[in-house]
Amino acid sequence: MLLQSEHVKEQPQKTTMTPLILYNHDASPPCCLVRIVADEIGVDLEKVLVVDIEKEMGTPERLQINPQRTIPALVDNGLNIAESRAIVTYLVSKYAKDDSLYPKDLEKRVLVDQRLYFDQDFYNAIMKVIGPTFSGKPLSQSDVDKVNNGLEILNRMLEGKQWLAGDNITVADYATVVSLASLEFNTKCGINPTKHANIAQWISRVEGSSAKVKENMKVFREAIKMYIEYLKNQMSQK
Ligand SMILES: N[C@@H](CCC(=O)N[C@@H](CS)C(=O)NCC(=O)O)C(=O)O
Repeated sequence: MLLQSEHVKEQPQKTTMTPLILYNHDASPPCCLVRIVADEIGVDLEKVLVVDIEKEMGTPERLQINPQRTIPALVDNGLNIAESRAIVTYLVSKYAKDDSLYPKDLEKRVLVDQRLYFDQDFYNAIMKVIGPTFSGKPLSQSDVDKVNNGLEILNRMLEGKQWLAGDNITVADYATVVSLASLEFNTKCGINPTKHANIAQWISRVEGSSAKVKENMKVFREAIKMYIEYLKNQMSQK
């Protein structure tokens, strides 16, 4: 009997992890950031496609998950998280094999946080110049100036540096590269981040840092192109 129970103990334990669910669209920049970080740390995500965000994230059930009614939204075993930057710092802190993408050391971490907050403001400014691509509304020169100013700041941050925050790649690099890639889809604003030498070199460094990052950026760019085509068709039918 004793031997039998010992034998039972030696059986490999089957642990069933509840899948992490990501409310996602491939053309969404903040969703792209989450996909990049999840792939880099080896976390599988069960993606739920959201096409009409207002309608599909506006149901009572989904508003419980994310009262902001935005994507990305992540559900991890009953824990609901919105805001892409909060999601990726959570994923690294909980699931990564080490803390290199989001350091535990406070002095290192606060530098990553600074860059993430900078990137959030910068991303919002970028969205203002992207807007006219989707809405057909006129582009405001002061919005263009704000993005150009952000690029000058970013270029200064990168002076003499390989990465945005510290000695290795972090979530701040991925976040800001994705924000910048969103700019490529506004043909009207004439803003070219790669005019700045530090930024140009750093974008190649980050996008070339792994095959998974490269693949995620490709999927993102293709999805945006398809989305713009879809919107053009919608507008031409009106
Ligand atoms: N700061 C948020 C931005 C989320 C966001 O605005 N997502 C867009 C899609 S790319 C969205 O859900 N828009 C719908 C809306 O604002 O109504 C984040 O980083 O997660």
